[in-house]
Amino acid sequence: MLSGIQPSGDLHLGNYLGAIRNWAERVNEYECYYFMADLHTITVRQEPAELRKRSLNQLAQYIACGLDPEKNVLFLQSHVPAHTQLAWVLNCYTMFGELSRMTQFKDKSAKYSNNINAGLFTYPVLMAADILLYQPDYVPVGEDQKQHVEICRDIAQRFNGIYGDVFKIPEPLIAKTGSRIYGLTTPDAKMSKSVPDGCVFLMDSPDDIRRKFKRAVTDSDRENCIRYDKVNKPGVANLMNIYSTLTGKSMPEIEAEFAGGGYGEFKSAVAETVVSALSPIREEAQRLIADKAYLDEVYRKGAEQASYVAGKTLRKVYKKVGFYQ
Ligand code: ATP
Ligand code: LTN
Repeated sequence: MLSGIQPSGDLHLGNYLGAIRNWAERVNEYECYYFMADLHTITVRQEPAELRKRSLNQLAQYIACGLDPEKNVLFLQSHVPAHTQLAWVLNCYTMFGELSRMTQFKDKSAKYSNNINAGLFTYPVLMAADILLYQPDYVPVGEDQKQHVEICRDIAQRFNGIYGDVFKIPEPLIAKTGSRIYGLTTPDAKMSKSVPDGCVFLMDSPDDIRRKFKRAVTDSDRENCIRYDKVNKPGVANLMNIYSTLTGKSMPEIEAEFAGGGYGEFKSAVAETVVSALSPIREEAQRLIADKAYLDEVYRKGAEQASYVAGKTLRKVYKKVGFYQ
């Protein structure tokens, strides 16, 4: 299994429920590689000091979310040069047309219209290299990354079609619940760090979390009743989804639990569930952030293990395409 998140902002509940939480689950079945995609972040301008700090803090948060560095290879993308080396090769097996169809490229080039750089366009090729280097069976991601895993499969199949079985074809692994958490103030758009008001960060204090849930948009209908209806009651449906993902309760069970109660009572129950889930993570991450020597050592060891595996695939690719050995 392999996945990554960009250290382009603080981790939030969407990242946790849609991605990280599911990564920790299968550690005994699979060899697991999880990394911070720092190379990907510079497709959008970053403040260097902030990027440096977040790259270390995000490692602390991965570990605090249950990713044990003894059982998972945790590393920083820029520490393993094979990612950029394979990306160049794959660039030459990826078509302009297929990259032009990527939704994230269309969204981000509209959002950052003063900086539509080549890296933003070829972003999925670097992501394909990230994945294929480790020959994973599964890539656990949130719904929004599915298209990128699909283009990765297309690139790998094209390459294999020319040179034989070089790459394993990976499957995206999308969690049944939690794969799409919407913003608390924008129930029609995914929870995202770019809308901080409706975004619950892993490092938020319990009071901040309670305040954000209090302001969560429910619905303008006067029904004031907890019923799962994604179309007509997206705000309530999103809160139910968060509650269900954290408690394991089904939608009918939740409807029964809050029957007769109003939105206010429901919102505070969801807030408390989130506070209980995130508090131990926040405390453990704070403890780890203070121990820089430990985190540096995890990164050093991770880079070594990742480079070993990635190097094997890269050498095979170089040989296949005809680079003189
Ligand atoms: P941005 O705010 O720039 O869109 P982001 O906060 O969505 O970024 P990413 O780095 O794009 O974060 O995502 C990291 C992982 O978390 C991916 O696997 C992604 O699918 C998942 N993820 C992100 N947001 C959500 C969400 N709201 N619900 C479920 N999963 C999510
Ligand atoms: N594009 C992803 C981050 C990412 C990734 C990857 C995820 C970069 N490389 C490889 C899975 C596998 C994102 O923005 N969330």
